[in-house]
Amino acid sequence: MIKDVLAGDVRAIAKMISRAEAAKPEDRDALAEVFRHAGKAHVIGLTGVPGSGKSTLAGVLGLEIRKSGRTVGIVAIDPSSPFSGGAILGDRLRMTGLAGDDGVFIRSMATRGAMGGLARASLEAVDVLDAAGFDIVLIETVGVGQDEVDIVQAAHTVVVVSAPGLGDEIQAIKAGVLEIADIHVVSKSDRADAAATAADIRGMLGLGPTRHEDDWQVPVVPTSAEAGEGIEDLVAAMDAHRKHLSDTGAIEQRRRDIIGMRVLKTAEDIIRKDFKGNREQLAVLIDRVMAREIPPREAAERLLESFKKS
Ligand SMILES: Nc1nc2c(ncn2[C@@H]2O[C@H](COP(=O)(O)OP(=O)(O)OP(=O)(O)O)[C@@H](O)[C@H]2O)c(=O)[nH]1
Ligand SMILES: [Mg+2]
Repeated sequence: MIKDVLAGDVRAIAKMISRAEAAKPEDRDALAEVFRHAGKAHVIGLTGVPGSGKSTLAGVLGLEIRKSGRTVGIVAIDPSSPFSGGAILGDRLRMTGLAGDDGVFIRSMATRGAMGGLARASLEAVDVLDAAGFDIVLIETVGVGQDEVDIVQAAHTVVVVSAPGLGDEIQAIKAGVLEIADIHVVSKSDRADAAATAADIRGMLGLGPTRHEDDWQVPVVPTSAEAGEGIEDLVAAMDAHRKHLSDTGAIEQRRRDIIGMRVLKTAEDIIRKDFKGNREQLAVLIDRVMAREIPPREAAERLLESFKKS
């Protein structure tokens, strides 16, 4: 199956991603082999509040990337929530006519039920698409929740999508993800209020901290999936960012940060799962903390102690 994945076989890719999701011990070797072959794709994170137009944008971006002869894999982390009434990515893509093209692979992953392991599973899905030879891998996540933000930060290029006319509350949620942007998109630029949103973001860019110690100027790109505008500009900005990372050598630090995050996330995942299997010991420790015989920290240390022995 690994051979088939590396050869870009669509069914093998789909199966391998399912294995990443299931996280069974017997599949670890296969996923390790996949990991060894990954590392060539340009991984791009698309994030933004619910309903900002991420999935629609992913669809038209996919088309634009295909025009340049490159292949694209898309992983959408679907919150499975009725938040925005946004269509699932697959439906959006069917509308763009991407279905049936072997140079595009689309996979939705549900957040529901992916207790703690969401970041691990979705980044392994990215590995699968990367190892399968896709030139660009897009990850769509809602920019709400630590897991989602971690996932999108595991991209080489982070695109934060803002739509015009969203309320103040939503803009506040967004504040947390604004600073991780390498590129800002103002979607739905066919709308009259888009110019004001773009101006707001440009204003904010001058103020807040960014993670760009180097001289990358974060661009603000207006796009309209509806009118087909700005999509070429966005692909150009993504390519320019990629080139900037390579030219300055910043790509190495970013790769290190991403791997560091993945190692820690996976450790958390392992520990959490193991503790779940050790409910009895945990219950006893909770009783002792309840009785204030020991503080929470000591209970945690004992739990880790028995974890190390097991
Ligand atoms: N006017 C206009 N509407 C758009 C555009 N792009 C998306 N929309 C609309 O915005 C709504 C949300 O679009 P989605 O692409 O589903 O947004 P999303 O960010 O993926 O949403 P979630 O995945 O639910 O967070 C839909 O009703 C789209 O039709 C655009 O370029 N112009
Ligand atoms: Mg979506």
